Amino acid sequence: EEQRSLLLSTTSRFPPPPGVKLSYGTAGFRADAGVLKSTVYRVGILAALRALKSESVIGLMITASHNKVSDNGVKVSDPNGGMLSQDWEPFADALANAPTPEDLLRLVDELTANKGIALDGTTSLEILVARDTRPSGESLLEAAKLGIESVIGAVASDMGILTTPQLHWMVRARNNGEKASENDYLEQLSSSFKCLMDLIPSGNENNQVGDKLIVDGANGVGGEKLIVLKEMLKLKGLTIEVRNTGKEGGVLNEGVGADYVQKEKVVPNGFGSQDFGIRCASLDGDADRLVYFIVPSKSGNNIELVDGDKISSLFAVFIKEQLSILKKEGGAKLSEDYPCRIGVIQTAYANGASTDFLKQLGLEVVFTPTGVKYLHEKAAQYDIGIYFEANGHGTILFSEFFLLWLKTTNNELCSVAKGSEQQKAASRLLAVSRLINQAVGDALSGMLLVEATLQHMGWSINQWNELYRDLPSRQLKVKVANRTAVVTTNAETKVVKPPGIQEAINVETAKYPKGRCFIRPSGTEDVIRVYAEASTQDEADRLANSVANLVD
Ligand code: NG1
Ligand code: ZN
Repeated sequence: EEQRSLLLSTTSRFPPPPGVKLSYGTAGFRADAGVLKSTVYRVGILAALRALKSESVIGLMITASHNKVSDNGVKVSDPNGGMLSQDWEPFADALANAPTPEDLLRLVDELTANKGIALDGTTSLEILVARDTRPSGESLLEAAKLGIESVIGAVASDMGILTTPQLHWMVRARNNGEKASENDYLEQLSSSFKCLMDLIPSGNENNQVGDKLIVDGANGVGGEKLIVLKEMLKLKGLTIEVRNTGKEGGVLNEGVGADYVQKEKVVPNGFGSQDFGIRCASLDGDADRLVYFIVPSKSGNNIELVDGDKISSLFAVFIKEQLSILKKEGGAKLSEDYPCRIGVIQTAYANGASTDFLKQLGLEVVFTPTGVKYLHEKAAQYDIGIYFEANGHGTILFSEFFLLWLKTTNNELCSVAKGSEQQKAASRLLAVSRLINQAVGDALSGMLLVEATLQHMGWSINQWNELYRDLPSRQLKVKVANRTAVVTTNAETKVVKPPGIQEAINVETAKYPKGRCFIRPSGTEDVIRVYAEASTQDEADRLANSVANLVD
């Protein structure tokens, strides 16, 4: 009874905005910040119920990632640090759109009965809440707390301003009984990075790597955090310069950031031809995406993009090298004792040249629909699952079993800089598993792994970029009244509805050598996205345009 009246009275303070219907998409709820208060409050309730059901710590993040600064959004981290379990998404939609407090109460009653959640206040569970740097975040965070605390037994802990992956990491660490503060996160990243640097084979002194990295922080949270991390690293032989920290007056994601750089393939604000020859990287607004790029030597705006597929390929080469050391005679007999299944997960947006490259390395490559929840789920089925979207969102997952095998057969940790080759390879893989975020894609941890890998290989950004040459591609979006009219199958590579479109796309695509083209409804915007690849840029552009006209 106390619970019912608490929910009714608090909910009446957060009426849903009239005429707005939201859905929990691939990135949670996202909209103009002005209409989100009621939604975020309700996601607070959802997160609380999820915590009670799972009897674990849950996370709630307020961010709209790479979207414009006036937008905001909210998503839930599950106990393992991953995205909210998909079977809860319909409930999230229903809750967000419930018209009256009584409707909301009915939904909560149904769910608690269904899932056997007791709202008797006998247990107390914590929900970690955080936000990115958006000005709307502060009041939305207050709404989230009120939602959480309108469920008896749920307690909100305000973690302040964090990157999305930091929050997910903390949730995971808390539920694993590990140290889970922001400082613990930074400490784990810097110690595992140092471990990888200590294990760099000697003889790479004449490498081409280049000792400077310039990072575009998208005027968001990532830049601030990187400055702190950089201090902890006290790097020798590597200088990181952070630009677009948001403190120089620039606007979040405006002409800056990983999404802008990847989609437009142009130099972000604050960079120019004076940076030619230096490794450059770009984070997105909540620092879960990372791309690298090379600026042009003279005037002009077009960059050489080193995208998520290249990051995936770099990591695959490095890990494969470590595994083959482990398989060598006299080692821990990797193949006999334990096979170690490795897989690379991509989406239809992966450049065709990257897929060919990975397959030629002898790796298993599989495809899922767009959205990291799908890639992550697939990657978790391998001993080592490498996943990246072309836009730079991804990570590497290690199975518990494989990590245990590494530890037991190669017991020493980082102290084995003097150990056997096999022990060093095992230590490197263990360090990678601690450096790269096991919860979600994380630009800061991914960046440190790229840096360590380049140092290990002795490669400049150009050498890395030349692993393979991207096929020219073009992405377009077409505004439509109803994006759900387009339904796809085969990891989004074929349209099944409306009838006839796929046949027409096939006809267009067949006109171009190496042509590949698909359309799909966006999960985050009211658009149909068109992607085309062909052997020249002009042909990729023409293919994309002709298919966009079919959609219009
Ligand atoms: P949609 O809008 O569904 O294409 C975009 C990205 C996804 C993913 C989500 C979530 C592209 C083409 N799509 O999804 O990869 O990152 O946003 O942020 O980059
Ligand atoms: Zn993001």
